[in-house]
Parts: sequence; structure tokens; C-alpha cells
Amino acid sequence: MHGMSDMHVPHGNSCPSYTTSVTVSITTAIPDNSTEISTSVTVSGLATVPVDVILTLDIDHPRPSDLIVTIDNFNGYSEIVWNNESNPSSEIIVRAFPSDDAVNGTYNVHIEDTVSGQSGTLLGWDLYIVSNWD
Ligand SMILES: [Ca+2]
Repeated sequence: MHGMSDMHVPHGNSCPSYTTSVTVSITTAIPDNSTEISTSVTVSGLATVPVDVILTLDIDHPRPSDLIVTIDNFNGYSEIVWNNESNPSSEIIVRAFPSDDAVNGTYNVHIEDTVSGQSGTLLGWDLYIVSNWD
């Protein structure tokens, strides 16, 4: 709408969006060429549906191309966000979660090292979520 002075209400109605950032602070070895490790976080207190989901990974690994990283959530949607790339971005815009599905619940990050010889460590990850009312 034109002429709106309050830039904090982008949709011009009485339902503001909610934003949260949840951090998984876990340091754990990623086994070399072995079964995946899984970590999770439960998000609550947001609005009803996701608008933006940004995953920030903190992984120390001498050869990032060994890794496949997947995020999924309680709705059953998943996305491979790091697929054996040699120079992956650590900050990833996740597009897997439909904007008409529930936002509050558990999100999981799975990390698998698929090549033997070099191993690394997960230092944590962060999920930044903007939500809105459906
Ligand atoms: Ca490896």
C-alpha cells in the first residue's frame, strides 16, 4: 500500500511477521566415510507458516567436497543443501518448506561424509526463520 509510514508492517495489516533464530551448539566429529550424523532443534512461538528459512552451517572440514548435508523437518520435506561441493556456501536459503505448511516444530540437519581419507567436525548450526500468519 502506498503512503504507509510504518515500515515494520510490510503487508499493511494487523498481523506482524515473527522472526526467530535458533542455534544448535553441538561440537561433534563427522565420521570419515561413514553413517550420517543427525542433530535437531525444535522451533516454537512463531506464527503459523514459514516465509524465509536460512541455515548457517559451522563445519570444520579439510575437504568439504566429502560432505552431503540435508535439512528436513516435521512436515516430511527435505532438501540437500550441500552436495559434495568443493566450495559450498555456509549460509543457505532453504527452499524446501512450503509457505502454506506449519512452521513450529522440529528441524533436523543430517551430515554424511562420503569419501574416505579426510574427516571433519560439526561445530554447530543456526536456523533463522521468518514466519507469518496463514
Ligand atoms: Ca572424508
